[in-house]
Amino acid sequence: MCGIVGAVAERPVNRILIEGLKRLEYRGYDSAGVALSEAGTLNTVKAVGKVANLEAAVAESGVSGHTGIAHTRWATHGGVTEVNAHPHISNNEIALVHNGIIENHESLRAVLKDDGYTFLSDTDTEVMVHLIHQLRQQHNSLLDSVKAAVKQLEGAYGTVVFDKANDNEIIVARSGSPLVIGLGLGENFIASDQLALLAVTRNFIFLEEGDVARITRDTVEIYDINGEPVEREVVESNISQDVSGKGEYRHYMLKEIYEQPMAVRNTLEGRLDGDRVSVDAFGDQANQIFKDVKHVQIIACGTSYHSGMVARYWLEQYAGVSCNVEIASEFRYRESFVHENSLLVTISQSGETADTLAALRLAKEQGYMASMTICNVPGSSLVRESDLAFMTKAGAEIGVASTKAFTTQLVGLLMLTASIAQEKGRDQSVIVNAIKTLPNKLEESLNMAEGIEALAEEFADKHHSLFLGRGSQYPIAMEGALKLKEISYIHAEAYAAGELKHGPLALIDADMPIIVVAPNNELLEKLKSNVEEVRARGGIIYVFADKDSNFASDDTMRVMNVNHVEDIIAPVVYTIPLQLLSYYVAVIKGTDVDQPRNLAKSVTVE
Ligand code: HGA
Repeated sequence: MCGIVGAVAERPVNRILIEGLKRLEYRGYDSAGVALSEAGTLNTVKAVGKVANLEAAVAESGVSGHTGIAHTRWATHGGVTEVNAHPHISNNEIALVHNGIIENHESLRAVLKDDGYTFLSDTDTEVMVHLIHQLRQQHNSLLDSVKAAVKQLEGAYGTVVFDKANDNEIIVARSGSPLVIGLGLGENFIASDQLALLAVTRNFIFLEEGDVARITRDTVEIYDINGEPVEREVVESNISQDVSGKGEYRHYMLKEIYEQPMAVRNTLEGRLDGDRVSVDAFGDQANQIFKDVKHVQIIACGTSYHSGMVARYWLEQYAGVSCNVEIASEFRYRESFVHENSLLVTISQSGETADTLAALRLAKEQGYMASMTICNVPGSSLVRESDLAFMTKAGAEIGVASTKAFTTQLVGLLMLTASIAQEKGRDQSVIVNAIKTLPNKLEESLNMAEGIEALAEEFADKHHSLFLGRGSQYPIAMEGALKLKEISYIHAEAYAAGELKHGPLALIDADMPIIVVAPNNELLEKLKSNVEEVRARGGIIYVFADKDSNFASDDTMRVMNVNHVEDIIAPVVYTIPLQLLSYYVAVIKGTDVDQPRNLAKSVTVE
């Protein structure tokens, strides 16, 4: 979500800040702003819309500075306006950017107003900057003022502050929203994600919960949650810097759809040994944990939740362990039952998803035998805070609608299923042998693009749609529906096909396309009956079916053939045509495919 970049340097930092924001823009893009300090002058430039608008505004203003902070916003409190864009300023002295939500902003605002502070914005964030300004009058340093201020804050923040009177330092604080310090030579940086800083450094310090730090050009001082000085490890990043190019593709999403065979190959590389999984891919203790595990509790949000739902079918059928899957924002606010020898598995592309992280922290107090994450970002909070981690190797995913992160999560979950089966002495070779065919099978399914592009024309004027699947394809139908609504803004619902007659059949008419995911498995005949129920009521059906499933196109049915795949990997393969369908419908409708309205990547707020 909101992107933060800050720098304290000898050279002007304008370019570094703007370039950093561009790399984070996919995380929040309703407005952006920068505050720069030079020779005791504080300048702020803000713009509604994309970072390009801010870039133009900064160029036009001619402002520059050797210390600065910048932000792309995904609004939580207050509309999308220039005034509400960050940085927020107090008394033309202190500038601040913030990622998160201050839950007690109303009471703080009331007190600060009584004390004479004037609020310009509707944001929760503005209370922070005035509070720090007020405390600055009572403390010797900005560092101490920030330390005192955070004690009064409830909610979540990653925040960066500087005072124009002493602009050789920036103060940062983290609680609930990630921040990473980038170390340069005679210059230092801060960002909400290392991606923002890859052009200027490879050396990072990931701040931990409750940390406050003072950063100057040459020094970094970190204080832990108790205010005690601490040393944090410096990590050298090997993430590729090249995340910005779309190459020959019109959109990041299309590029990322086509990268899936390679992303799956990379995720598998070095992790299979004959027809066995190298359990080390999950971490040191994995063997013993997988031997002992009796139950798996999966926690995730959005697309990652759908991958967890697929895994439930796999784990119960092939590994013989029971499995529950729950949305993180539900799990974290209820009292749940912890089964004996239960492994907690979180799934998140970014590893910073606020609800999932909070659920992990809660679960760690509840007696799970171990925690594990399936994640795409090394060094992220979920990876650092879990006992085991399986890193997907999807590479940076820039399109807000997740594609390659999802399919590589499924690969991680297949590997988990095979690993647990293996450690329990079950036959895992059927899974491993099917996994090995996946990259080629995904390539074959990409060949469907042309036909799907033509089919997409029929969806462009539709307002509603229904996705159907059975068994492990039901979550794939849910993921297909999510993709379509995310990027084309067509209302899409998914149902387990057997549920149709319990309600949704009432919706069927010729204006409501029905998309059916139909691999050739033991549920095919049941699914065909459900399709006939729809046809009998005038519905138009679009079937993605195995070549041998014997569906025939006619006036009320369009059949898109998918090459035959082993049933266990069918959910991964059938994901591709649904992604392509959403993509082409969105292109025809002319929506912003990579940055759909109201959404953002890496959901770091509740
Ligand atoms: N609450 C702040 C920051 C929002 C945010 O962190 N989004 O990811 C605001 O609304 O400006």
